[in-house]
Amino acid sequence: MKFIHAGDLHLGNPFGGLSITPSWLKEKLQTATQIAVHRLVDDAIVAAVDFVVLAGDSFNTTTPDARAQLDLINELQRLADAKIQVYIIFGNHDFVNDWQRLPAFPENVTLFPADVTTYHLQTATHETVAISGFSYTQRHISTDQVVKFPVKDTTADWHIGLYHGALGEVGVGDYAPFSLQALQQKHYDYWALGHIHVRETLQERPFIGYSGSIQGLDKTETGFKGYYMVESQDHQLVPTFTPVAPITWVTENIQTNRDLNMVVQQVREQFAFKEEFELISLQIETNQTNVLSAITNQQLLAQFVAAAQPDDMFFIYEVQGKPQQETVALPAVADQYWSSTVADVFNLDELQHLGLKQVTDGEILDYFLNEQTLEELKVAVQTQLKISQIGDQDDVD
Ligand SMILES: [Mn+2]
Repeated sequence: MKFIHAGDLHLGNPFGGLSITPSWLKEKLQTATQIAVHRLVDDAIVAAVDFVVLAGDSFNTTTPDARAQLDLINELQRLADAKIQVYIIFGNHDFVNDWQRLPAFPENVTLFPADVTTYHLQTATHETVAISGFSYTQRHISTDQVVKFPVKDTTADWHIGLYHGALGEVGVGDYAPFSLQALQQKHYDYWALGHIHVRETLQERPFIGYSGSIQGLDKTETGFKGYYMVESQDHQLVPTFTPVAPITWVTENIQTNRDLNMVVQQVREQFAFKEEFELISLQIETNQTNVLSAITNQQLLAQFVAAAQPDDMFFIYEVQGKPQQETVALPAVADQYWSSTVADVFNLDELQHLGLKQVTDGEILDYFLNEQTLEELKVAVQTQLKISQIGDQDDVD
């Protein structure tokens, strides 16, 4: 059996934190979440999953606009045409206080009511699945919801919990606070959590965790975003993260001692070969004082924005400067090779090609599909290069 766990689509949410947005970028941002959802549905159909669960906050607000509603309905209809069931709970953003106001969902969709309810289905291979969950009918829920969930239905092959909320002390938090222990005590085969936008595993086996948001919507939501493809393996339900967000928020670090008039060109060349679009917070480490001051007075950011082109696969929305620390410099020729190849070698696509596609362990994949890890690798290799260069020089002497 196979299903998709996604959450926090936040359809209808504008991107936050971008002070300057060229019109070509606005268009990209407006369609990003819808593209992510479309890719999820494509994958669901190709993989012929048994069902899809959406763990709350599919819409960004309790009164989504017509566009957001239509985007979701259209995708759900594609799943309906492929005979794939969809189970949806509403969260604190898209809570339903008036069920009449909801658009007409296709008949393959099951919406959970406010009271914890369990639905049953049978997969194509005749496995039985119980799915328990509830929807928010108000923005805040501080009472204990877990206590209302039944313990595992032992007559079903699988029991899945669908829950939108945050770890916390019952009665203190606003988002259906729960303890990990309370979830564990239900003995479910899988808890599909929503609400937290960071992908997070609270327990590996049986899985309890968040798939995170499907598209990062502000600079705090960095890194790859997507959904979990969940498959049964040896009597366990095992999630594999699949990125689908067409836009990724990243931090890029660059060390350069080029002149101010060369920095924009150098950086643009370095970012020229990205496969998916990136919104970049750029950190420049330099010993050029005029570059540092152009960063402080926002002049360099203005230059990056002015140089941006509609067919770019990146947009630099923020530039921060840092004086370069005294380090052992690479010989000029090595530095030149380093600068011209670093972007080709140290990028996530390259890591994928180098064999990440073979990796099935979610934790390991999460570790490598991460800009921070990439930065650490880059620094480690550069340090090694410097050490070996010094070694070489010693040999010559
Ligand atoms: Mn939420």
